[in-house]
Amino acid sequence: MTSLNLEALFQSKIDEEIKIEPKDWMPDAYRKTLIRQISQHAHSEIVGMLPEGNWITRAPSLRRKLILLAKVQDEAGHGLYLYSAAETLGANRDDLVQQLLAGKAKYSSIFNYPTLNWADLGAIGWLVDGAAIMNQVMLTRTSYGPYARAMVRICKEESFHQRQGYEIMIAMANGSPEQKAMAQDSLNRWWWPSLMMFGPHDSESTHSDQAMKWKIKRKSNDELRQQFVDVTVPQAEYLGLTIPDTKLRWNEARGHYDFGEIDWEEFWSVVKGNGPCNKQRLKARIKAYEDGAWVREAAVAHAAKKEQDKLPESSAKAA
Ligand code: BYC
Repeated sequence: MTSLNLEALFQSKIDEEIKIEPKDWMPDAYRKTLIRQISQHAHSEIVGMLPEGNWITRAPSLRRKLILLAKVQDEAGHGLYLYSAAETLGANRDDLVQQLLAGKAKYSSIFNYPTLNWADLGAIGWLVDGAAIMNQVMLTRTSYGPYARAMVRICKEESFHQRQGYEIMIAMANGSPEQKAMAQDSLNRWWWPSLMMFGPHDSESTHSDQAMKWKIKRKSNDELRQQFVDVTVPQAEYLGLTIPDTKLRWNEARGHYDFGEIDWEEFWSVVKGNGPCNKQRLKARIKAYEDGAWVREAAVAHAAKKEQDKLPESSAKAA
């Protein structure tokens, strides 16, 4: 079959909603786009453990600590499913990790902001996990089978994460005046970075057009951001908190909330490595990788020993 025919067959499968599986023919650019997006997503999950992990030892009660531990462990699991999904496309996991540690790979801008107090853990669960779900529910229907299937499980866990965050916000917003002020301050600091998670405006997005044709993405960055604002505003009202945007108002004609402009200079500065915590995050990941070297070495030695034990005695001696 010629490459033109292969490409037409591939697109017709996408158009007919047939999932693309690892052994199917796919254009190189489709494979590359997926490896880029899935690995960035995996890195985000792993780096995303850091701002919250910081609070495990300082959770205000045993119950909160248990929930937070479970959540942070879930993020590690999400990273592992996603690295595995990238491997089904021929990527090498260690190469991907090395790119992250070298500061060459992107991960979500949101994780370069600091968690200053317990209310931030509420705001992260509510807003950051809320934004993540908005994007990831769409990805459960993405055209690449292993990615779509990983997303189904991830979304179930993310919705638990969102609820734990909102529950913290409910407790704080209905607590003492000081607690309510902390909740408001967290919302003030996390609102705009959460809107940035959806990426640049559609008109500035490099990959969206092609990713939508291939049904990797099914909704654009701006569509998802709007959807997130529309569901989150009533949640803030229920908490009695104010979203820090003077331009935010319901637009009857559009049937959506209008909202102000993101500070794109800040967004690109964070993406390029100059956010408040970029250097700290990479340093923590490098240390974790180095500290874990003995585990990787032990696992390799164990696997080699098992292989050797399988050999008949004479060839094992020769080896
Ligand atoms: N931060 O053409 P565009 C989570 C980059 S949730 C940094 O629109 P695309 C979690 C983009 O990579 C967060 N970089 O790109 C939650 C591209 O750069 P390159 C992770 C960003 O891919 C709670 C360039 O800007 N979720 O993990 O079509 C707890 C142009 O953008 C950002 C996912 O990764 C950003 N915010 O659309 C723990 C979901 N936005 O590659 C963990 C999967 C854009 O050309 N990913 N860039 O150098 C996606 O859905 C899409 O990749 C995006 C961007 C919507 C994020």
